[in-house]
Amino acid sequence: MSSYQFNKEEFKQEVTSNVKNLFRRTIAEATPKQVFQAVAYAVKDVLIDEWIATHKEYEKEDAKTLYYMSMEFLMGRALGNDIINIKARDGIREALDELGFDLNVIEDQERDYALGNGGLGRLAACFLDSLATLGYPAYGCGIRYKYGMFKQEIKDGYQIEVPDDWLRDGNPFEVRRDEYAVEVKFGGYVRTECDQYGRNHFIQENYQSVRAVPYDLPIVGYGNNVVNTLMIWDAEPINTFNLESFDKGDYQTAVEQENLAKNIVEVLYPNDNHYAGKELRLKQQYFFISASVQRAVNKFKAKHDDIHKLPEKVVFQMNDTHPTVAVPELMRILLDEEGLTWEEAWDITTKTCAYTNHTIMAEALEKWPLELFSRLLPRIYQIVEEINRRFVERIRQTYPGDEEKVRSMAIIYDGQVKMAHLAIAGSFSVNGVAQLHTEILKKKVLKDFYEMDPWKFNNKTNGITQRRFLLHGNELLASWVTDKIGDEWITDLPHIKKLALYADDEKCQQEFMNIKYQNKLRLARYIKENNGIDVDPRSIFDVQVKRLHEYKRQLLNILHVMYLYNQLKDNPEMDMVPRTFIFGAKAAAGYKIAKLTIKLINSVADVINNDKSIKGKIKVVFIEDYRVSNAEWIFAAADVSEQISTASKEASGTGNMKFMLNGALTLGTMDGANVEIVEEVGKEYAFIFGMTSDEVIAYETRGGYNPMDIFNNDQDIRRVLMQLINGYYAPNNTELFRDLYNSLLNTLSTSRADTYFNLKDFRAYAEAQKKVDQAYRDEKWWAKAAIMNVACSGKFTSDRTIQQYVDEIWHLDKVTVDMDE
Ligand code: B1H
Repeated sequence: MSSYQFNKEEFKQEVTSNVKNLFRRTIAEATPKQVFQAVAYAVKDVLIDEWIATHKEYEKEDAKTLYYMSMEFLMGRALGNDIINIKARDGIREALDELGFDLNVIEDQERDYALGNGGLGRLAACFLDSLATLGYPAYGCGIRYKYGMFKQEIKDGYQIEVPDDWLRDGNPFEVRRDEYAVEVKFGGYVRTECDQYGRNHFIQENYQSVRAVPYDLPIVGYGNNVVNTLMIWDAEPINTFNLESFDKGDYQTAVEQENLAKNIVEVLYPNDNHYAGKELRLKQQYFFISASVQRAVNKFKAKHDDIHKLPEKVVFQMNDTHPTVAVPELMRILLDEEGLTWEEAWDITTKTCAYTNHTIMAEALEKWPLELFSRLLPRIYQIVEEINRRFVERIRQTYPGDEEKVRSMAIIYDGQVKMAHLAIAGSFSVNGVAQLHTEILKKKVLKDFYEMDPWKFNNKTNGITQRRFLLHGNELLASWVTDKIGDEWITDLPHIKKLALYADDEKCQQEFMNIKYQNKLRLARYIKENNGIDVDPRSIFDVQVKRLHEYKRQLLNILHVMYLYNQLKDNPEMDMVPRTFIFGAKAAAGYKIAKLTIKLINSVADVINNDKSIKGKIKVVFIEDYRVSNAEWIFAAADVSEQISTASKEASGTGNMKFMLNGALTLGTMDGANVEIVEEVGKEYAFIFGMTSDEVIAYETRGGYNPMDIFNNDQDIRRVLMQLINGYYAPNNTELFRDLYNSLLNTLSTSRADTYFNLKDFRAYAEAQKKVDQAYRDEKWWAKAAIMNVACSGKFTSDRTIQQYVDEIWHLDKVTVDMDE
């Protein structure tokens, strides 16, 4: 297999000519942004041939194809990743150097593709990278949101949401595929017509519709000429409205359809792990699912005449319940357009669809009111009713007389469509995203479903791509690893285990710590530029970056900082290793407690960072607008990885893996994939604390615990809590943090007190933090532990995750693409 040969002179010429054609400028006059565009088009020029060749090969092989359906793809930036994967990074860096530009600066011009919230969306992006690198035929199917995840600005310590107009300057990598546009219908009613053979036909009438147009984005495999496709759908009015419709009295409909098209793809819902129940959200779901399923079926039919064979060539993986309307939509097409019987259609559908569960948080469960669901999707609703009728019949047959089972498992119940139940009933596979999470699904959350169909349930522990999160994000460490053990780790991460041989070598330890120091310097510069705060790169970088959520317990972290600060105030000579507590997190726009936690972190930072008396022993930094591009730098610079969710609540976590890969030590609870991280690296190289998931669940069944006991008996905790309501961090408004205080002690709030066991885990957390301080003093031990973390991260590549999905769920065949033919 030959791969692309980079030609520097040609590349320079193409960039220069792109600048001229796009901007009417010479290369010397071009701004970095213009050079970025010119470079991106030059790179696309290379990709496009491989892209075409890849799809020719898929056609030729008539390969089974995965459609990974997801409301979110948190891609980050494309350029840096793409040039690594076509193995042209060094060449392009040199070419740009000669043209007078710095590759890093040029990469920095690209907007993040922020079409996702957090872990779920980033997982989808890592999966696409691995699918292409392993050479599997796959499409990502999603929405081309006009506005992605909001940009976060911090003003006066508060989060401000600024619209993310990511397409303003155009996207050089995308290709609009008008020829694959399809129609998607909403609303109206269903008329039933009986034909001469006594068969019913279902005709949707008086509906509104939009035209779905796919835009393709290239997903470049690493050094293998494979370029897969992420198709994201845009909505357009079906006929731009014209005088004719005005005359016909259809004016109203025309305007409505235009608005529908405009609204549907306007913005990503910025809620992580939370269901908002908005009508527009259901419209978004059906919009991209109907379009994607239509395209998949059309593509299949272009080559095959027997629709019964669909499951041999097509598989739909549903990323959480958000794409679950794929089940009734496929049924609709098979029944109404292909004329199959219910039994045939159901057999095909349940051999084509598979479902991944990503959370057990009750507030994330999607349940649509019947009124809304049936009004928006009248034909789909009829089909869901019939699916439910048959499913309930099966429950009653399996458990005669047990109406409790019907209550807990029915798809339609209490006036709602329960999407998780529909997803399970319609799928041949249901998987969790880490061992612990899958066990909790089987034993608790989805127990009844597991008992009825145990064969459906399986685990696929999440993973991350080392190509973005080490090779791209941490060049220094990546080169060092390659120097020591060769570069197989890039496509076969378990090879990185060989590093363990160097963990005890003092010279290697020093080299490693020096690289960490360089990365800390880089982040310190970023923090200075973006936050205006000076941090000491010799201090411990203790990092918690992830979405802001009560269950992730950023509050526990900052309460501990407040406690440490109190200790220092009491005893300014206290011996501690200087520590920089770094936070980065977006809060959903309507999530009050989360936004207040951001304000608290910033208020604490204000006080502590300006207190000379503690001699800079503690610094607190909130990094504005945490996103994929700055995350790459943050992971590279971290010493301590804060993974402190209430046990049982974090399904997997993936940030934990990115930190590990970059040599940070985990400070965490036995939750999600932390359990497996500790299993790989060993308990001695991590700092594990707190309640276990069994303990948490046991307390929850008993209705919680009483945090007042802790408040009354632990003076240090009491003091910290009082500082929330005595103006210590908000002199002008003593009531500012009252809601946080209440959430912990429940003086007024309606829900249980301290739902997430912050106070119950506080002492254990403080002790673990103390151990971190002690351990860091032994530099050799720390270096060894950090190297061991890198060395033991092999399991957590998304290449492994994808191979397991392929072997156990999708059954795809690898394809090779040769560019010589
Ligand atoms: C995860 C979500 C999520 N789980 C609803 N669930 C959303 C739910 O917009 N919504 O409605 C958006 C996101 N996200 C995360 O998935 C888990 O919390 C992580 O633990 C996990 O690592 C990640 C990937 O599996």
